[in-house]
Amino acid sequence: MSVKENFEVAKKQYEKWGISVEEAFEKLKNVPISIHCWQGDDIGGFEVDQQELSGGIDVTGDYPGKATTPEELRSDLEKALSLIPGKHKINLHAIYAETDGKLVDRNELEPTHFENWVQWAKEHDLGLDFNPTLFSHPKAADGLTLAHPDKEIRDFWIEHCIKSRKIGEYFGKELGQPALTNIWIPDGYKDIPSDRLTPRKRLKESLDEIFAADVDESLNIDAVESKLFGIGSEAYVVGSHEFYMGYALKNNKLCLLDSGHYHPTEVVSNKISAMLLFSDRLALHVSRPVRWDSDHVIILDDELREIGLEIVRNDALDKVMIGLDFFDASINRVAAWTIGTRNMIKSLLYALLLPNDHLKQLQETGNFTDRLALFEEFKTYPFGAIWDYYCEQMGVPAQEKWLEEVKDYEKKVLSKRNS
Ligand code: RNT
Ligand code: ZN
Repeated sequence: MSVKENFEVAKKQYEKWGISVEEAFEKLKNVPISIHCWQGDDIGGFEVDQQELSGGIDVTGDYPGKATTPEELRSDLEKALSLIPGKHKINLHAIYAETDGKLVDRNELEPTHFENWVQWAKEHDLGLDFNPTLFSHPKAADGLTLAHPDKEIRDFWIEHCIKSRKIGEYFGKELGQPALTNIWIPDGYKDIPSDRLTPRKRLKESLDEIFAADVDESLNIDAVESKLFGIGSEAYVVGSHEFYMGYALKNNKLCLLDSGHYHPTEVVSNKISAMLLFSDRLALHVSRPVRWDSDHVIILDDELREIGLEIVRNDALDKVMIGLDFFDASINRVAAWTIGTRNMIKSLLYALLLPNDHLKQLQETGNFTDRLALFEEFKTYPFGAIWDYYCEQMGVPAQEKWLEEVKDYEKKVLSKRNS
């Protein structure tokens, strides 16, 4: 049976429940996923004086063929994008600037350093998002940046963040859709602090300065990302969840929730509905923590499905800006992007194909037996046949056929690199 024939049979199963598969496709097509460029080169970037990765995050593995130039990274992204259904955004970090071999420090970055990215985004009908990079730099060597006791260091990073917001604004203007500029900093202490408040006061003041700079909010949207701990900041992180939640709500900024940044049994899916009662918008870094904030490639596990469900059944597809944040250097990096992004999209499609109103009603009437029974039965509905047809309709390979293309690309392109 062809993909289409399988689809026609599968579709009927969902229609039984009054679910329109075509409507689900229409909705899904319009959901951009912000694909992080840094999976392609292990968060290396292109700085002239490239530093070792710091900030308490880590990438393990040495799978051959990683991108070491902007051209290579863009080519790898193009390959992945050709295997991912839909129109998406690419999420850049400041270290991916192109400075033509010149040393340009982070506080001197300008939109011109991202012209090639913008040109490329235009050619491929992509949006761009941005992040200042407050790690892998001599001025971040103490594990403190915006909360550093030394004003000079703080000022350097404040300047960098302002420049970053301007770059986001430039992306928004050039590409006709706002960029999300997300601030994440590594600041924290390895051991028990004697003063938790002072660094937080300093971070608050630094953020106030950063956001006081004039940037068009219709072109650039600001987000702040919290964290629980990092390598070397196990005992205390200045920008904790409560800190940023408070800051974002009070200052009209977006809270960015990274699914690896909470206690092991605490889940982002359970936060979405609560946060959306107090904030119009929310941003996500969808990641997969394995025992710690390990940033594994996301799989279609319970939590990913639950995130999809919370976005879909709360009518929040245009309120939650979905970004990805994983980096695995032990497998083919183009495959990592493809697997993770396809899974994110699958989780949304899965959620769009559930009888959510009916399930809500069951809960309202206390019918927990039917609620559980249906959740479980839907897990083995012919979802795969619907997904395959969606891929085919969107002009990307169905099922595991994409893997052959990645293997071919590895043979022809990645294996010829020295990295
Ligand atoms: C680190 C944060 C942050 C980074 C990227 C590279 O724990 O999740 O988002 O992963 O900025
Ligand atoms: Zn993150």
